[in-house]
Amino acid sequence: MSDNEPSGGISRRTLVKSTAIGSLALAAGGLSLPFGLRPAAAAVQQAREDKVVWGACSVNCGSRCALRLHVRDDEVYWVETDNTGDDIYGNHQVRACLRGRSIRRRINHPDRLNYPMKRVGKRGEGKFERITWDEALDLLTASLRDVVAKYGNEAVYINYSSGIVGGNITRSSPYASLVARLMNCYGGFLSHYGTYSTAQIACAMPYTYGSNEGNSTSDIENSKLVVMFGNNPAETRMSGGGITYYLEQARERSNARMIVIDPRYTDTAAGREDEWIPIRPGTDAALVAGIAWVLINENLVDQPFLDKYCVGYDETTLPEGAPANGHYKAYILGQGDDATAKTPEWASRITGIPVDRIVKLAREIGTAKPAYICQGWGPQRQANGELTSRAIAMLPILTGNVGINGGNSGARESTYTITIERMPLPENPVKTQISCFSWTDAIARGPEMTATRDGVRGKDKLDVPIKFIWNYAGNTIINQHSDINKTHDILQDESKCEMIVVIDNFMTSSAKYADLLLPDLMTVEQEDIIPNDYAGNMGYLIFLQPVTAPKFERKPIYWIMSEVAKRLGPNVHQRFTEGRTQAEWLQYLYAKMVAKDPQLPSYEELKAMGIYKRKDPNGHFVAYKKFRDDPAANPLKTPSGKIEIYSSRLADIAGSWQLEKDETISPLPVYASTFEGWDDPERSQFPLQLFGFHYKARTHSSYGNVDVLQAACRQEVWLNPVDAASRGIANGDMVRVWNARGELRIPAKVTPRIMPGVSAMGQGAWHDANMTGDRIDHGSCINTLTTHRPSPLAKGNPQHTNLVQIEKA
Ligand SMILES: Nc1nc2c(c(=O)[nH]1)N[C@H]1C(S)=C(S)[C@@H](COP(=O)(O)OP(=O)(O)OC[C@H]3O[C@@H](n4cnc5c(=O)[nH]c(N)nc54)[C@H](O)[C@@H]3O)O[C@H]1N2
Ligand SMILES: Nc1nc2c(c(=O)[nH]1)N[C@H]1C(S)=C(S)[C@@H](COP(=O)(O)OP(=O)(O)OC[C@H]3O[C@@H](n4cnc5c(=O)[nH]c(N)nc54)[C@H](O)[C@@H]3O)O[C@H]1N2
Ligand code: SF4
Ligand SMILES: [Mo]
Repeated sequence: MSDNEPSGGISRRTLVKSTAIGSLALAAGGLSLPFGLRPAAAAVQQAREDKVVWGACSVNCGSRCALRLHVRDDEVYWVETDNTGDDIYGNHQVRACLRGRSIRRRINHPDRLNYPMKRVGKRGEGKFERITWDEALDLLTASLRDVVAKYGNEAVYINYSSGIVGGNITRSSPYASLVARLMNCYGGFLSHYGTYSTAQIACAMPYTYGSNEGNSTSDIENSKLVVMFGNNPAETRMSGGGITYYLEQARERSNARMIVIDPRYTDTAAGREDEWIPIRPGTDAALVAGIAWVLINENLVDQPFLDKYCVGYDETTLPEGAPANGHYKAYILGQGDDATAKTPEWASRITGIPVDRIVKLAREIGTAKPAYICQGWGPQRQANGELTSRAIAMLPILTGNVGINGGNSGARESTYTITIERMPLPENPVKTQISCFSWTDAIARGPEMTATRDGVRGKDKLDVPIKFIWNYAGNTIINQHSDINKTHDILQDESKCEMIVVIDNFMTSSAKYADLLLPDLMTVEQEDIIPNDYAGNMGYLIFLQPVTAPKFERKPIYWIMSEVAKRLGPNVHQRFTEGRTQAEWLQYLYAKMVAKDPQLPSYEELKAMGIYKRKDPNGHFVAYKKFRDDPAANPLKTPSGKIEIYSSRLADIAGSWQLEKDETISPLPVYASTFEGWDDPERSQFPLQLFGFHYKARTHSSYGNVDVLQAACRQEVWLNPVDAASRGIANGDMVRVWNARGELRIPAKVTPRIMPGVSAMGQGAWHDANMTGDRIDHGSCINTLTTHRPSPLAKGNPQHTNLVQIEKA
């Protein structure tokens, strides 16, 4: 369970065998026998009142796990997980991780929100007064009407939030939640593109491939080699139904070698890897270029593949309008504009990886076929992440590993899902969009924001700033957004944003900034059907039943939104509800699913089953397989229909957008240095690179308030012994981590598991600072240190690109 030793990864195997997890579950379940009762009486009571209810963990970790919640006296007292299927890979149980097994501690948490409240202190102070639901809903509606009347619907924003993914009724995804449905029935809202998860890769990869797909992890059973760039499923896809189990099982079948390229020695490596190659954050594209140089010079590229399927590798396929030396081969060989050969020596200086290791890696990648080359989303959550994600895709492209079993596109894995019928969404009449990351800018200087500088879409510029924010099941007002101190200053000014509505279960750091704070039921307290998220080639549906009766004045989101709709007028109410209750919606939507997919169990059958599983009828998902098999009949969604190594669309953008000197948009997937990168002059003042990894202790901030999890996986900053020694820091010492934006306190984890010059901490810890005093964050939330400055093309969150100094506190 400890993350201190390399073997500490939570694989399915440890889930099955580890008593440590079992005892954690015991602690979390807190099973206590009613000692006061005589055994016979206890047995009677048990028979009368105990029940087991199917639930699910629906937080945004990319897995999704079935829970069996044991209930007594209307309280959850014990949590188990999926018990259906066999203990056989392919028909396995979808077993919850340490977080899901501790859900009782969230459901019954003493700090849960119980009543509607309105702010009485300054924004962010956390001072609230209890009000009635009627008062809260009337205030909310009056403010919404007022903002729409004064500024128009473009001033109403639904903030990014991922607290509930998958839920059909309860889903929080801002573009598809009940909040969005309501706003679309009431004139629309300013929406956003991109996510905090994948802003850069989801924007960039389609320029190369037309979309952003990868082979399913289960397909690794056909691979000879697995190369992972910044991908850590042992922590980020943890459950028995998640990707880490597929990776382990598929490799057991193929015996594929695995190379992990990551600044940290991750839990995914942790003794299962054949090689760990530490790399400087933000420099993967340079490594790729160095590898490409070897592949080209040693004739290891798949020239027929490049000729037939790609655009812009060399002169022969360079599109019209591109400069003669504008192709990829020229860039690598030093015949392009920068006249620099991308030799392994050049790449070594940038990445920190020894030359011979780059050469060996290139030969390995060039000869092992098929090779599953993939990336997590860590490399793209950097300031040059758009270039990096496309660059990593060059390795499978150069070696012809795209569109085949056992190969991959260079993207993260795709997965099989059972298609679910979603709550229908009326069209949003407001067509303007901002990037999900730029909402604080849109509050502070909305009308200054333009299409070609700030990435406004649907219009040349924003007309009004954001005046009203909906925040349902999200902590991205503060904790998960960047530069908390700056965000605080923007939000404190009530003349700017006039109303913030937060709907949550806890007094999170975002909730403290609410003007109206509304207590929601949790997903496990409502009826809903949710599909799997990332689960290899086994899809499933989970049917949740309300685990207990609603307590205090907590209300389901469907009720809250229906009540707002009612106050906005009978038309809005009718359009929003279409006359259905929550239960009727669920039945209506499920009936549509069954009509399309008759193999599905009936509604009542599914309810009784709790979980329904189905294996991918195609075996494994292979990205771009149809294109590979017949490119003429199945062109990609790029303008040329081919893989665009050189993208003319990007050339146009590069030529027409307003960019700063240290921002690069390029038609080719080049390496470019960036602000706050390893070679930024600012490093003289802030010498350490810092990023926040997605940590097993939490799902972002969710589960962050569970004591047993805090104890099991401590919040620490990783520091190489070399950097620790030069600062006189010993393992466990309390240190200060700071830059020009802020400061936090955190214990140091001194470990060779991170490369020198680089530091890292789990992201998502709960911010805890006196904002009217020194603003030092004792909760060690990394977003005290991150920047609002977006990445150049996606205008996304470069939250892994930071420079800091660390000192003993
Ligand atoms: N520095 C840094 N920052 C990051 C990242 C990073 O890597 N580094 N990662 C980014 C990424 S990828 C993401 S996706 C975002 C995630 O950011 P968020 O989407 O804000 O995710 P969480 O922090 O989990 O917050 C979810 C909220 O939903 C609430 N919630 C959970 N269940 C329920 C429910 O049933 N009902 C209601 N009403 N509320 C519920 C939780 O209490 C919590 O407040 O963070 C981003 N921020
Ligand atoms: N337990 C847990 N699981 C989660 C989440 C969570 O908060 N907790 N969050 C979920 C969500 S919403 C998302 S979006 C995903 C996020 O999934 P990812 O974005 O893939 O997760 P990260 O931990 O940010 O990054 C993955 C790895 O990239 C490495 N890395 C960082 N920068 C670089 C770089 O420049 N180059 C290279 N080669 N490696 C780099 C990190 O050390 C890390 O091991 O995880 C999901 N799963
Ligand atoms: S946090 Fe993720 S892996 Fe863990 S139980 Fe919940 S859904 Fe499953
Ligand atoms: Mo994410």
